[in-house]
Amino acid sequence: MPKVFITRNIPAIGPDKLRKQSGWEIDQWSKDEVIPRDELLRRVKGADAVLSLLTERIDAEFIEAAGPQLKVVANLAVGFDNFVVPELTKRGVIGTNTPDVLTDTTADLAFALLMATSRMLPQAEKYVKDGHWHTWEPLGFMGQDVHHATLGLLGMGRIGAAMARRGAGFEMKVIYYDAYRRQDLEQQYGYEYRNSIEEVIRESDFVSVHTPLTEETRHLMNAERLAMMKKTAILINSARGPIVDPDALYDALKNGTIWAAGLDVTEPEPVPSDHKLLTLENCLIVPHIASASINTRNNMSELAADNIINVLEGRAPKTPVNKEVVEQKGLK
Ligand code: 8YV
Repeated sequence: MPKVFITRNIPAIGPDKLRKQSGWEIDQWSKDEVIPRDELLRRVKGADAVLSLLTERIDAEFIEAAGPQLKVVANLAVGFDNFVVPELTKRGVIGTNTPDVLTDTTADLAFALLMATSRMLPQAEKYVKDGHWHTWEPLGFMGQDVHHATLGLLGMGRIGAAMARRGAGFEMKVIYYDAYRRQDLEQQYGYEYRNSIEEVIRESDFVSVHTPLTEETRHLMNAERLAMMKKTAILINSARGPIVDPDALYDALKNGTIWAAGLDVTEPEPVPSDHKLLTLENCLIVPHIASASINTRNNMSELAADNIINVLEGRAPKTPVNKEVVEQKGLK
């Protein structure tokens, strides 16, 4: 009898689908907090499949705690930096993620951060709520223009490309760097490739990060690169917190090296309530909500469940992160 462990309370559509599989045993950590590591290691014992979140580190210890029957770990996220993929692959365990279904929703939020920081919406809202709106202010809340500005993308994957489309809709000039050049998009939409990250950073009015977190991208936006940005430029991060060095960002925002930052992700995450970045007016931080629309979270939940169902029924999952294991097992 297949056993599945779900590590958190998530939109019901996926768990319900798993519960409908006849004879399957579904266990779920359903508190609204991260499952403690020791509890997780205990509860996954004997599981054939695990539906996990970015808060669970899927490493050798985890896989061994589950046992040799473990076949698939399905992450409820497109990012899978919480997976130690070689450990999964070495043991013949398939890992899956949730790409595509969250692309546009995530780009919408990244663009919302861009709009909110450039036009100072959080400061303006606070001003009204604090009762300071007594007259029209000719010098009040003068922000940066979005239209016709230069949008610089670090990464032109699915979400980067969706951000580019939004920028183009606002008549922005879109420039980008990615190790994998997208000449098709350049021809189709007029986006411009730059040969280095630094060229993008120097030229942009908005720098938006759309890379996965890897050892190469950790603190990619450090003091040196932040200093290359225009004084009027804004940094947007909806990818992973550790891509931006928080101490360097604090200094850059405090000293006017850059104009503002909009962050959906932080290092550490969650950001502690006494963190120095929270003292800055020109730093907008929201709690990792980029994929948080009802529709998209439902789709993510269903896709993660479908990945598990496919593998446990002997078919290839829809969105594996280690295809070689799927091939080794001959799953179609
Ligand atoms: C998830 C995300 O909601 O998909 C990702 O990579 O960052 C978000 O969409 C988050 O990772 C929760 O697991």
